[in-house]
Amino acid sequence: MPTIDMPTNAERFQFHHLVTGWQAFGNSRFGWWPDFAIGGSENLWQQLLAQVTLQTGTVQVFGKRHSIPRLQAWYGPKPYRYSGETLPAQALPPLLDSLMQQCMERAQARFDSVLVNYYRDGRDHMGWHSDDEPELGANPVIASLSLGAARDFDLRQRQSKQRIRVSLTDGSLLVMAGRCQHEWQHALPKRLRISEPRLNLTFRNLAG
Ligand SMILES: O=C(O)CCC(=O)C(=O)O
Repeated sequence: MPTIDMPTNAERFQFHHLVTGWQAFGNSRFGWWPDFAIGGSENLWQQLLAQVTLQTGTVQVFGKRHSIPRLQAWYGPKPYRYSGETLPAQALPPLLDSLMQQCMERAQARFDSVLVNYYRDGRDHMGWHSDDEPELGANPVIASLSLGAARDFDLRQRQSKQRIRVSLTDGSLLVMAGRCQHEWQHALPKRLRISEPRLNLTFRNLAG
């Protein structure tokens, strides 16, 4: 697996880009397969929208509730709690279960749950965060499958501020593993020129 050295000052604020396959940044590992679901992605889009029940959600910020800027759905054996909201447990529909098996094989990890995010257009977004809820375990592996409009996905190393930008294109799979959720934060910034929707499935393991 290629290993990328820590950045010099000049490199620190430039974006790195991922190459196909696994790569390590210190103790964090990223897997990137831009063509993971190419060929079936249009079919998948239709079938997923038919099987998944998307909802608006809220988050609590400084004691105030706000609508989240995207739609979402949660499927897994346990409820998912984040930012003061609880999404109830529910069984994965067959298509999500089959995609989860394929992602487990590629990510070499076990998953039992999926958070579905639907971005209606480029105004919908997700702010800087890490998927580090204790229920996800010590070093969670997260597999992120994208369909529809390509969107930039930014990663920043908490200490060095080193940055990675990946264009999450239709049918691509990004895996975050190792110490990623401790050492890096990620975000999906607004892109006001994008008018098409995007679906993102992040597979996780809550069973421990
Ligand atoms: O839509 C994306 O690619 C980002 C999703 C994400 O960051 C998350 O579910 O934690």
